[in-house]
Amino acid sequence: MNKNWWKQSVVYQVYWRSFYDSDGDGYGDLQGLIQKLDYIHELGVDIIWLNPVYESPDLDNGYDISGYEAIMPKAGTMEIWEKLLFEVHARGMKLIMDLVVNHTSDQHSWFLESKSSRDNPKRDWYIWKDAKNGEVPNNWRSYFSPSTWEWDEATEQCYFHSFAVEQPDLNWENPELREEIYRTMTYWLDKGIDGFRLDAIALLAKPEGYPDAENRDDIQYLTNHPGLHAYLREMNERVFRHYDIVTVGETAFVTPEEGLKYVGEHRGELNMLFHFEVCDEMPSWDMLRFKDIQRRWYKGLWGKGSNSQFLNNHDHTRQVTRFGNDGPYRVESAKLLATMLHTLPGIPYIYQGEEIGMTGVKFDSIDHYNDIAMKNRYEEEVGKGRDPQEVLQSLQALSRDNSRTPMQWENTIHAGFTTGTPWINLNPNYAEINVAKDLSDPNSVYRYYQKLIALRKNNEVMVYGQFEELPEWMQNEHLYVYTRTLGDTRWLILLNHSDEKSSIQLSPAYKDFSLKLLLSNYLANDAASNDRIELNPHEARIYEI
Ligand code: TEU
Repeated sequence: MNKNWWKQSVVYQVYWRSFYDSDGDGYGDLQGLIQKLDYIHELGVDIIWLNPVYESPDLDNGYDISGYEAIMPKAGTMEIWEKLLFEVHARGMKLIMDLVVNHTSDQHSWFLESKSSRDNPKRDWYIWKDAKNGEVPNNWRSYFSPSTWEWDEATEQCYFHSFAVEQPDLNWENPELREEIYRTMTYWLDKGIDGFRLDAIALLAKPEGYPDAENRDDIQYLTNHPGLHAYLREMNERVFRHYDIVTVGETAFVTPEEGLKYVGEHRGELNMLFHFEVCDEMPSWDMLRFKDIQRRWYKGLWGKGSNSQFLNNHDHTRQVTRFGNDGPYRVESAKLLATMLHTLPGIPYIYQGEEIGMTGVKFDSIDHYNDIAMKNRYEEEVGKGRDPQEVLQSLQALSRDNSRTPMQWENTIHAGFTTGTPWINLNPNYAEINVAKDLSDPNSVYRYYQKLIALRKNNEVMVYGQFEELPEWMQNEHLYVYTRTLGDTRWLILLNHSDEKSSIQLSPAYKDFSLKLLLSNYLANDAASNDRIELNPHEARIYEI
């Protein structure tokens, strides 16, 4: 497999508005991020993924861009952004920007022109359709609202939006629009950034004729339509291939076979992708299903294209709550999940706060939630007459705000995140879970992440090693045991994802091997007699064979 700097990297995602507030306005900002760069650097990560900071009415927390070449005042200024880039590079790290090119804000000048009249030169930069018999053109739901169509009285047509009404989709069939996006990409790359995270990139192509969906709730009709790969190849040809950068596509609802079309090294499109078979399609932890997903993606991509490994981000609740144990075994579970993500094939992504085992949250009123997706759905369901409290409870577990509460720096007011009023409530557990506490504890989650990342830095087997699961008959629905092999180096990884002890009887083949413990999330381990290993609840071990 070709070696690239980004394949050997660990990525740290900064949701800047919740990271650190330097000016007391209650929002995190770029100056605050600069002040905390050493904290990120000491973790050992290589790349920072910065969520959108462009000019925006901020209705979808920056994913509704109204100006691609300006910085949202809430985040800072272009001058501060330039300083951030300098400081990131000065520490030997790289910066990738989150870019949203499937849609803009309805306040973008392009859309204001497009909606001003049917014959405006930018009309076709967005998707406008006539109503059908007084109805919207088809029955699709959007990700954030009951319909993908919004009627415009002035020009008597509907416009298309995959997300909120205020996020009209761009028309990628229009070559002029595409040229303008490529120019914007070049603008940021010429500033020296190291790549892009491409938001909702699987949605760029729309289906011929917008036929009704048989099942309007199966929202896959929004993604992966023919023509998409031609756009990505053109994007790569016109922009990406001219720079030493990394591109990662957010590609919902792709299979490994489809995923290879995005990231195949011969394809000339993107470098790696986020698929959501776990975060979107696996409601709660199911080890057997997770193993199947890993097996299929390894088979589909390994040696041909690159995959990411993550279990949470700004759209999905915190992994230790949703997929692990955020109670008595929170620390062990946070370390186990990290061990899994960093030893499975693929590039690991750390979402801010994951490295100290931050957990999901439950606010007791919809007024304390900010996530437009959740608030729109709450309104829609309550509007149908459902009990508001019951609707709130049904939406809390998967609310995107679970992962958007402010970073917990220390056990002081607002966890040291802001001296002002935080834009969203903190998770009340910041007294127990915070950076200061983790930095002072040699056995903390943060210190474990440091060891795990250092292990990866010094051992290419974690990056390029072949992956092989031990036979299922040796495992059970809680155990995940596999090897990574590169040349003469062979590692055995054992994970017990359970609140109970588990043991594994290794096959006689391992009898003559000596197992050298490289890392474990328990301080004391039962000595591994080569053929039988007892694992504590949520215990992870990495052995060199
Ligand atoms: O999310 C895109 C989105 O919500 C789905 O396509 C998603 O990929 C999948 O279902 C994952 O749950 C992106 C941003 O990450 C999100 O924060 C924005 O709100 C959204 O696009 C609109 O820009």
